[in-house]
Amino acid sequence: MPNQLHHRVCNLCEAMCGLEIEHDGKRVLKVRGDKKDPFSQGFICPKGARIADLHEDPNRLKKPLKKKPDGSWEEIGWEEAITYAGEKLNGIREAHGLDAVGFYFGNPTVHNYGFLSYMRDLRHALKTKNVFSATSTDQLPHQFMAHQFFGHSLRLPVPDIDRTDYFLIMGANPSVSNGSLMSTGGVPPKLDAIRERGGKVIVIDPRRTETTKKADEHHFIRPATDVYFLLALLHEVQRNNWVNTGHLTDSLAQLNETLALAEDFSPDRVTNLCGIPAGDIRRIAKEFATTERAVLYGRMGLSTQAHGTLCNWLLLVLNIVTGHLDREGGAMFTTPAVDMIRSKKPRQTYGRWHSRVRSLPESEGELPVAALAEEILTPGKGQVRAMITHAGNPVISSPNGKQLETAFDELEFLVCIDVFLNETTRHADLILPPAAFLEVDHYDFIFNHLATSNNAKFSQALFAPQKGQWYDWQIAKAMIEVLAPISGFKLSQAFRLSTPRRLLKLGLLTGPYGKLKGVSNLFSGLSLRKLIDNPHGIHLGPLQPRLPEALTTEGKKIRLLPDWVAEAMAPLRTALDQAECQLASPDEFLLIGRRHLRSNNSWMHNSPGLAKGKNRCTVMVSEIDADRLGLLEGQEVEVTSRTGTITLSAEITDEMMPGVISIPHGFGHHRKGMKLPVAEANPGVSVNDITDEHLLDPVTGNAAFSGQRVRVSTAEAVG
Ligand SMILES: Nc1nc2c(c(=O)[nH]1)N[C@H]1C(S)=C(S)[C@@H](COP(=O)(O)OP(=O)(O)OC[C@H]3O[C@@H](n4cnc5c(=O)[nH]c(N)nc54)[C@H](O)[C@@H]3O)O[C@H]1N2
Ligand SMILES: Nc1nc2c(c(=O)[nH]1)N[C@H]1C(S)=C(S)[C@@H](COP(=O)(O)OP(=O)(O)OC[C@H]3O[C@@H](n4cnc5c(=O)[nH]c(N)nc54)[C@H](O)[C@@H]3O)O[C@H]1N2
Ligand code: SF4
Ligand SMILES: [Mo]
Repeated sequence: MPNQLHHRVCNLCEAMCGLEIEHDGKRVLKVRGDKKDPFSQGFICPKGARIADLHEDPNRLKKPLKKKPDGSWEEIGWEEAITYAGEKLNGIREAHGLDAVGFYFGNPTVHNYGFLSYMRDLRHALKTKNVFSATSTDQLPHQFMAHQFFGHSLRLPVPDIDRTDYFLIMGANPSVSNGSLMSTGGVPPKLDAIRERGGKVIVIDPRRTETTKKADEHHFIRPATDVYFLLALLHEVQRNNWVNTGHLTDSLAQLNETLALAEDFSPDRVTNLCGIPAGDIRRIAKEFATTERAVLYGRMGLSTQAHGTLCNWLLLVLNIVTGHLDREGGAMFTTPAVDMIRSKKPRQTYGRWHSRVRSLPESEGELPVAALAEEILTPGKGQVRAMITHAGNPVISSPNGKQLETAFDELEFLVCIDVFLNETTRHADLILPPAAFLEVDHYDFIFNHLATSNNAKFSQALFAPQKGQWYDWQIAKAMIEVLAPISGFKLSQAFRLSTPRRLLKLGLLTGPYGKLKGVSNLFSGLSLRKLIDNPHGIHLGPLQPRLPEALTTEGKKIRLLPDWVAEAMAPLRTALDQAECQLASPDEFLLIGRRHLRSNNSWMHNSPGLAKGKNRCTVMVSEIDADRLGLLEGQEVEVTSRTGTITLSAEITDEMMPGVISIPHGFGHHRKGMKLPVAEANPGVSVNDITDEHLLDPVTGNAAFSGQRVRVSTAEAVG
């Protein structure tokens, strides 16, 4: 067969880049960025370029695997596998109640069009309070604030990166991550463009990251002290009368009370705490507040820390009070072609129940994953005795993963829907491996809500799956059918007839650009047919102001001062009058994380093209600290916390703020029974063996990875 071109969207991260795949009908020959994709315009990263490695990985699972009593695996048929799962799970539910079965879903779930189509039904069919996900090791504080301020956890404003003139970035490294809660391909050239049009890029981060290479300024900040910096910005805005609420004025409540809260937090009083000179704080405040098109953007470094929700609250408050929310060049809301924000009424989605052992709050039907291990290990009514996981690796991705590993071994039954045998799925009694990657259709239901311009694109499968293999959505539907009767969830005829394509079709038709939206759209509106005819994707225009119409809060108001703020801020005032954050001993450090361009959380480490090169699982230490401790480049060091010790080699660098060390997550592929030879060759260690499940953002229960105190010693000294 002559070579052909296939166009699709990459769903490996949030950037949604267009791929152009040259193939011969059987094998992929070349993967390039799709220059005709109106959204990504030819950009691609090393992961997208290696998507065929995933498709061709000899270790990919294709048939259900059942664990035998001796621990070995046996391939079984799909129907048999679902019956087995149903019998086991329902037996436990009947004996111990619905909450005895827990559910965890991972990051790729949210990128999975098929599974997402049935997520709601699956949750109804399970009807368990014990739902967990990667959200609470990631963006939960962002979602919580989006819900509080705008009425829905998906109503997240994204930086209008293409039109801003002042981009203030905190705790994000988009040159590597390719943007998060900001879907946009190719961040580095966009940062160049800001500077070329006379704008400014400022990065606030305890590490001089790859993103700082494209910035005008970088400022080290002591981990988890951003809240002081943000309060000082607000202090300056208030003191200098830079408040400008523009078209939002009538929608805002409690403005003055909110501004008053920053009164005590002058730049001079916070400088010792956060490590940024007071003069720089004043200048940044002025530049940010007085530049017409400016935006404050924060990500992982702001959400996975002890003040995660306070930081996200302040981030939104600052954008709002300076007139940078819902304005061109500021933080804006996307108008996706399939709108997942269906409810137009205020709804309660927080604190409706609490975890059994530690009483951590529910958000959007989920409990913080930091509570999962104890919910399995602590006996009593409501104990989690069985789990379903989908597209996740919580043993590696959750705080105190070691404890979770022990917990998973205690489960009476574990079923994992995943394409690989990984550090989590190896504990399963049953693995259900779906068709994936180039074998599936794709439409991005979630990340089109977070894109820096409005677009729609549908990707059809390139290759057929192995004969008889099921898709994620078929597995979800079959599980729903077996689980629904016990929870009393009635399945409609529409459910039985539905497929992801049919649901997408309906979503597009009834969406903001759909044919059902008014007579004028009847012939021109967006439809699945139209998307299929335009495989590079369709541009639907730049971001537009959407407030106050898009608010679904009580009275369509943004209540700037939520009830929990006073309590959360109380400890900050006490800290103000102390000098600076003191480390307890010369070997104590504050820990932060790290991502690499050729990594993707805990997986894709089995792609030879991505895994090659020097060891990335190192602990970065500043030159000053290395000198102080007598550490040498490449020397093995032990990093210790309450939950454990890991050993890895030192990488001495001028990138780190003194007193801070950085270790990437996603490694630790040396567990027994793993079947990933490339990853095994360079297994690294899992930083989450030393992260503490008790260190949380108290408002949401989100994991606080950043700023955890750890001790560093040379391996020899201890050994
Ligand atoms: N210390 C520390 N910990 C962290 C982080 C950090 O920065 N520091 N980051 C956190 C963040 S942001 C995240 S999102 C989490 C990620 O945490 P998780 O989502 O728990 O883990 P992943 O490593 O993304 O694992 C994804 C799994 O999905 C499978 N998979 C991929 N595609 C498909 C598919 O189409 N179908 C199915 N069924 N399975 C599929 C892969 O094989 C892999 O096993 O980690 C968190 N953990
Ligand atoms: N190549 C690659 N891309 C990815 C991923 C991947 O694993 N590999 N993962 C994807 C996922 S799931 C996500 S959620 C996104 C995450 O996207 P980002 O949030 O952009 O990525 P991170 O690298 O986690 O960036 C967090 C930054 O915060 C800094 N930081 C740590 N602690 C603090 C602090 O206390 N204060 C401040 N101000 N900064 C701090 C860190 O040094 C780091 O530079 O990336 C996505 N893209
Ligand atoms: S940036 Fe993300 S979406 Fe784009 S090619 Fe890389 S992994 Fe795929
Ligand atoms: Mo994430």
